[in-house]
Amino acid sequence: MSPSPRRILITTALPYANGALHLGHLVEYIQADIWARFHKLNGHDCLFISGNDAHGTPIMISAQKRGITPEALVAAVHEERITDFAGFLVDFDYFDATTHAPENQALANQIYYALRDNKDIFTREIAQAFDPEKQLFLPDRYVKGDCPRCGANDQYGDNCEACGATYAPTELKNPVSALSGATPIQKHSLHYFFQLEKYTDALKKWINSGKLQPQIANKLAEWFEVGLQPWDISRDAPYFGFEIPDAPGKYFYVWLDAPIGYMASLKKLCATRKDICFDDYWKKDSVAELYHFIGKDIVYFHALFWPALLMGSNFRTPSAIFTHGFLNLNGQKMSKSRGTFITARDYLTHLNPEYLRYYFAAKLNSHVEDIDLNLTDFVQRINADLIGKYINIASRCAGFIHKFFAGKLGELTASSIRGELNQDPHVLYQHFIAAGEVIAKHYEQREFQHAVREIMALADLANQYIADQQPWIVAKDTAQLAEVQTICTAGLNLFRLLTLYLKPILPTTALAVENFLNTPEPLTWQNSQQPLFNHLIQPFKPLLQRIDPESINALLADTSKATATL
Ligand code: 2FM
Ligand code: ZN
Repeated sequence: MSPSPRRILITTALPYANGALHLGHLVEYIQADIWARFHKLNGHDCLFISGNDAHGTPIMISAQKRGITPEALVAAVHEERITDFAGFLVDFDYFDATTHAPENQALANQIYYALRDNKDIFTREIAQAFDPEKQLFLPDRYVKGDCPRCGANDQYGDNCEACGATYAPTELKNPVSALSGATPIQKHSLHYFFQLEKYTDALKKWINSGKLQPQIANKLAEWFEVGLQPWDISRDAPYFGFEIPDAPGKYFYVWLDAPIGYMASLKKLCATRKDICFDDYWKKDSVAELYHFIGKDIVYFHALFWPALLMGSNFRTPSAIFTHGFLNLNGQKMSKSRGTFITARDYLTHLNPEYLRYYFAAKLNSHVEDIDLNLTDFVQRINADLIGKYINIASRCAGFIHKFFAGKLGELTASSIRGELNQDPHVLYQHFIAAGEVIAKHYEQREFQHAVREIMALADLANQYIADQQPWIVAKDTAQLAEVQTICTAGLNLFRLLTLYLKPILPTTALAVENFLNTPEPLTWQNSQQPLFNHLIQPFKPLLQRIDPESINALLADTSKATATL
């Protein structure tokens, strides 16, 4: 842990504003939220921001289908999103409602002008699939047809789900527009390109200074080997986006202004707070730390285009990019057609958000690995770890403190040492304090699965201590009651430390425990060294419930019902 506060800006990818949040999205938001909460708990000056990505053809089409404007669609999605994020305890300092905002447009224009002045922009005519009925250029995903390699029907214009081939939409056999069913024609138009290849050396240098996980750096090395290509940053009208300032009828491609949305989101936050300043985070020589959490499908945009845009426009580049894998459900990709696409909303109707936070944390590490949400394992793990181990410590000790000592904790006197030396509550407590350093390091390194493993090993030790001391037996002899108080005081102080260590993952439970233990202030890594002695606690109320497997069945039933009505 750094002794002086660090200035940290954490972002998560800006999700497209055209559909419900699902559990796949939540891997990233929960991962980043845990990391942000950890830094805040350690006294760092940490901001966590994100927002909705409003632009692009799919959002424009979704809005048309609903008979509303894209702005109205984005606003409606935003309302749902902030409720869902709050439901999962994802605590953004700012979640921007839309990238379609003047702040983002001004920054996008500023960056574009800087690139143009560098002579990084050129124009070229290209041919693209065009829907003659809808009068619209079609993104690759909107052209469907037969795979040029294996002949499978109804494949997308960029890759075949049957044989895995990748190709250009022009290679599809019998192509049709997914929007109208019309046969697309090839139409020429002028496009604006950013000369990404000019930044090859600068990007290599940036990447070689350890900004990416090794697996991602290796992937990029392959792309460098093939050679970076100019990047098409324009789209023709009609398009929901920002018009390119010196090119009427041409719009910035959504991926140009989407990451600029990170800057715009902070800019809007700064407008509401006097204590933070945009330039401190984004100016070229900023010493603030800037971290982007992203999924493995959008590495190309974040690790190549984005730093190159920033370099070319004289802003700072990210300190690191943290890429995560995808979420599977019971070993398979979540799928709308199989009815296994669990939305955030459906989950929250049936289950406690902290259970998913804990399960993800128990599986997340710093590598780019897919995570499997195995629902049987999920139920077992929550019931065994959180209820059976963690909460069990408090429920075993609190009753005695209330029954015999009017809710007052005692002290950790030496008289309580029974049996082994490692059963000395002082020694045990010191062991828990020392483990806090190790756990903090795991959090810092985004090795949450190791942090959780370490915390549960401590919970085992605390339970073992109580089991060995047998306060329920000792309590039968009134002459030994003081010892019961000591044992339970030790148990609850160990429970308090476990609560601190779990706090980035289980913030609501941590708050309930702080109330129950009547802690003088909210628990932080810094203020928790001293145990609570001779201290009144509140009556114990059950803090977390076991998962009833029936609630999983109800969730799955709702999930498949929702899919059937799509
Ligand atoms: O993949 C997506 O959902 C994109 N909207 C992510 C954008 S991240 C950032 F660049 F804004
Ligand atoms: Zn194929």
